[in-house]
Amino acid sequence: MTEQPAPAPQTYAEPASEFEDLDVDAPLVGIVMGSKSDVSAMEPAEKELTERGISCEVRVMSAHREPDKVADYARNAKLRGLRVIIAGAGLSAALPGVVAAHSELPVIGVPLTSRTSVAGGLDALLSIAQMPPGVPVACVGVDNARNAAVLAARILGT
Ligand code: RP5
Repeated sequence: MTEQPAPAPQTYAEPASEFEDLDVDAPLVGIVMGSKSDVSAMEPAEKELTERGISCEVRVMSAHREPDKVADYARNAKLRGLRVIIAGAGLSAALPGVVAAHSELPVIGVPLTSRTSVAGGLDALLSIAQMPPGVPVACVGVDNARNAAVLAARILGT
């Protein structure tokens, strides 16, 4: 009986080089808002997500003043690994709806009050909640960014 040659030693790829491009902390939730003046009202959303260990990113972009930037962000969001988008805006709050128009991801709108709000934020509330059929946006209470984060966590199942 002829002796079989010993099997070639198995080689394994170096784990470090295999995974070095993987960003394990890639954000799951995108928090966007229409103006720098919205930052303090939206902070509770970031705080809530951070406390729950859910990675998020925060961006300021206006649906009316920077429509192309919003469209680009929304179109690329899913590909970048985001799973939910929280969008806060005041006045004629188009941001959540425009994001939903450009992305399949669930969008949670946060109606915000601002200096010139009408009826305590009713303008933004209706702008966000009254989306046409087929383009849904979930809507939390006026200035209730924290609830948007809690809802995002539930959508993520965490
Ligand atoms: C909205 O208009 C923003 O979301 C903000 O709540 C409001 C006022 O924006 P600024 O004039 O303070 O930039 O688009």
